[in-house]
This record gives sequence, structure tokens and C-alpha cells, in this order.
Amino acid sequence: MRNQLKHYINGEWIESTGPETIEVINPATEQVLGEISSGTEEDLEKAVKAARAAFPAYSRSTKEERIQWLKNIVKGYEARKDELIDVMTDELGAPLSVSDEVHYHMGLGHFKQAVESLSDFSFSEDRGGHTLLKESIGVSGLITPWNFPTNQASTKIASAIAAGSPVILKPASKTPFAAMILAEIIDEAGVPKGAFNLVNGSGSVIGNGISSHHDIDFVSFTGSGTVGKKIMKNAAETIKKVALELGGKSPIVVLEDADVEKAAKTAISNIMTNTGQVCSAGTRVFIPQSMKKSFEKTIVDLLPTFPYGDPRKEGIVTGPLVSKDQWDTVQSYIKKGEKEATLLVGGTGKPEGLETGYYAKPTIFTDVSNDSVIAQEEIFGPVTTIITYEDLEDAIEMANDSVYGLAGFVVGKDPETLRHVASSIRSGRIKVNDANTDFNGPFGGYKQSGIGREWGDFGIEEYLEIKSVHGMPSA
Ligand code: TAP
Repeated sequence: MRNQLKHYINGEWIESTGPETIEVINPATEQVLGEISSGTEEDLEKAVKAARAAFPAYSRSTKEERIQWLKNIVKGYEARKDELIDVMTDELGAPLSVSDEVHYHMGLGHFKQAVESLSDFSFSEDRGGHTLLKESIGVSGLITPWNFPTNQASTKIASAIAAGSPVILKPASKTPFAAMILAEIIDEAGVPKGAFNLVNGSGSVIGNGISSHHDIDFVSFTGSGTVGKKIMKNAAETIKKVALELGGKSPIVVLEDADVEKAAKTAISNIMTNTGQVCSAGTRVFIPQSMKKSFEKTIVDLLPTFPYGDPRKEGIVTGPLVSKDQWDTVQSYIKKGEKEATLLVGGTGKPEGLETGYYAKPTIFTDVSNDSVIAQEEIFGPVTTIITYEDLEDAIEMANDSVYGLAGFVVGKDPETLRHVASSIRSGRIKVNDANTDFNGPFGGYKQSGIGREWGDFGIEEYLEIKSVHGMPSA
């Protein structure tokens, strides 16, 4: 049992001021994995005080000092590789290969990228009539979801360190242990006391406390739109800046000249990677009407090449959903889908032989209308929808007919058409033919997918205020 009941405040692991605890469940076994403290307002207050006290010196730390802390974190992170992989497989249910190649790798990528971005970053600029200074925004509250325990926390922490902003991190209660390892790594990296704090607890107490706290200047949140709206409302009371990353319902536009197998693989990997619990997942697949039959056959034939099951078993690429709640949500969408569209494969219930664990059947719907519930709402599970189009402009129009705009995908050959679609989809990130991810590429959404950008130099900018100095004497 992982019973880790302390919070990390002002450079120390300290007892919670309240007796309440939260159980963390292993989604593959449905057994209790461990417990964390359900932090109190008093715990949060201590963390905010520590961060506030650290702010004056920390915000004036040099670029070289911050680069050194980030480099130390990279070293510490690499040294804890096996533990990080192990814990994410336990708390999230991510298959070992996914915990390694996706989760471990992404967390590391953000710290390494921050070293690079910071090395090239300029905090002051002579703009002729004035000097522009970029200064730490103050104390930041970081609220992270469960679907990428290291990725989400690392991009926020790395950018905040690069900007000299002290933070209070509240990890998701379902997956807190990887974040607690991150705290241990940061503790050993020489980051000043109070510059990094971690308080575990519920969204309603610690999350809500962060968004409404008068002494926190900025909240960076990733999670559901429902909570994002609450955070924005709370933040309005103290005119706090917010950055929100709230998910999506991203389109995959398959061109007439696309290789059908390649397109089908893209569609499948979008719902099988991390069991479809990915904010940027492409879950509306737009295919030309003429490709319908061959695409449907190919996607069904290829689905078994993405094996799902016990995340500790070799060769498995898709594990269970994170929780019973998430499983119930996914089931209710599949039920809706069965009424709205044609079920091609999958359906409700647990897959045979996987009765224990929050496993859902990979499910593909076809004959889907873009205005149906399953094509408009984020399901966050291994479920996708196939929508046919008559001509490309029709496809682009439907791709943009969504309240979301986080990501988009285009698969095909003709460079001009690929460029046209990439620039026509109203989303913050587009992937052409499954291109590799660049950690310096800004990540964030248009429309209701959120506000602000993370990753690389754009991520650092979020934690900075802009000051213009007129008449600055030269040094
Ligand atoms: P949320 O409730 O949004 O949880 C995300 C984070 O916000 C967690 O740390 C949570 O704490 C915290 N939180 C909850 N209530 C809060 C409040 N009132 N004020 C401040 N923080 C609060 O997500 P969920 O319920 O776990 O998942 C629900 C749906 O959200 C999913 O089905 C999916 O559609 C979407 N989702 C999107 C993303 C991304 S990456 N955009 C990630 C996860 C989920 P606790 O963990 O303690 O509740």
C-alpha cells in the first residue's frame, strides 16, 4: 500500500492539518492502491504563505540558476524512471510501454525543452521608444487532471520554474503518486524553499481554494469544461489570470488520396492510446463517401492489432479506464451512440475475460451525423465516430462545427490540400500524417477548448507579466 499522507510545503514533507484521507484505486484491479491526505484550507494557506515568501528572491533568480535547477530535475527524473513508470501503471492503468514511451517520455520532454527554451529566452528587449521587461507573474496555482500524471504537471512546473514563479500544485486525487515523486525530484534539485509546493486534496477544497485565493496571481488548470468554468468564475473575484486546457472533440480529416490503412491506423491509435483518455484525441473521423466501405473494413480488421487488457502484460497497448465513474460515463455514451448511429464494433459492457478492472470495449460507430451527441461531446474513452463527407469544404465545415478547437488531424498526400486543411481547421494544434510531436510547439485550444498555451517558450510566457519602461537609462 502506498500511504503517502504528507503535503510538500516550504521545502518539507509535512502532516496534513486534517484527518481526512482519499483512497486511490488501481483501475486494473479495482483494489485500493493507497491513500493520500485530503488537504484542508489551512494546508493550502501554509503553501500559499510559503510561495509568497519565496517570491521576492525567487522571481529575481538568474536565468543560469533556473537552468541549473531544471537540469538537476532532468537528472533526477531520469534516475527515477522505473518508479515513475511503475506508479503510473498502478494509478492510471496505463500499460507499461505507454507509461514509458508516452507518460515518462512526455514529462521528461517538458523539462528538457524548458532548459532549451529558457536558454534562448529574453526577459528584456529594447523596443526603440521603450524597454520591455518580462517579469514573474507572482504565485501560481497548478491544478492537474489524472489522464497524464507527469505530462500535465511537468509542463506547468517547468514553465513556472523558467519564469521564476513559485507554485502550489494540486494533482488529481485519482493519480497523485507520480506527482509526489516529481515533488521529491524537485526537492533534491536545489529549487529554493517555498518555490514548489504540493497540496493533495479534493477539487472542492484545494482546487476551489486555489482559484479563489486572493494571494494567488495565476491559475493554470487542465481538466473538464465544467470545472474550468467554475475556476474562471472564482478567479474573476480577484481578477486572477487563468489558463485553461479543457479538452476537445478533434477531427481527423481523411483526404481522397489518403492511404486507407494509414488513415485507419491514425483513427485507431487516437482512441487506443491512453484508452482514449486524451484531450487532443481525434474522435470524429471524416472520410470521403467513396471510401466508406474500404475504410470500415480496414478499421475493423486493424483494431485487433492494438491489444487491450492487463496493463502489466507485455504487448498490451490499451489498459482500463481510470475509474468506475469514467467507465460509467463511457458506457452511457455508447448507449446513446447505439440509438444515434450504426455500431460497427464494440458496444456496452466489459470485454470478455476482463470482468475485473474498468475495461471498456473499443467501440467504433459509423453512419454518424456530426450533430449527434456522440460526435459533439467529449467521451474520453476508446470510442470513435465515422462521418462521411461529399466534398472537402463540406468536411472542413463539419470539422469546425464543434464547440471545441484543441487539435485536428489530416491524412492524405497532396501537399497543397494538406496545407489547406491544416490552415482551415480552427484548432490550436494540427497533426499532418501523424507527424512527431515537437515539445516546443505551443499546446492549447481555440473556442471552448480553453485559454492560453503551454509547452516551450509560449508556456513560459504564461507565467510572466509584461512591463514597458519608458526612459530606461542604459546599463
Ligand atoms: P475534473 O473534475 O475537471 O478534474 C480535473 C482537476 O480539477 C482535478 O485535479 C480535480 O480534483 C480538480 N477539481 C475538481 N473540482 C474542482 C473545483 N471545483 N475547483 C478546482 N479544481 C477542481 O475532471 P474529471 O471529473 O476527473 O473528469 C471529467 C471529464 O473531464 C472527463 O470525462 C473528460 O471529459 C474531462 N477531462 C479532460 C481532461 C483534459 S486533459 N482536458 C482531463 C481529465 C478529464 P480531484 O481530482 O480532486 O477531483
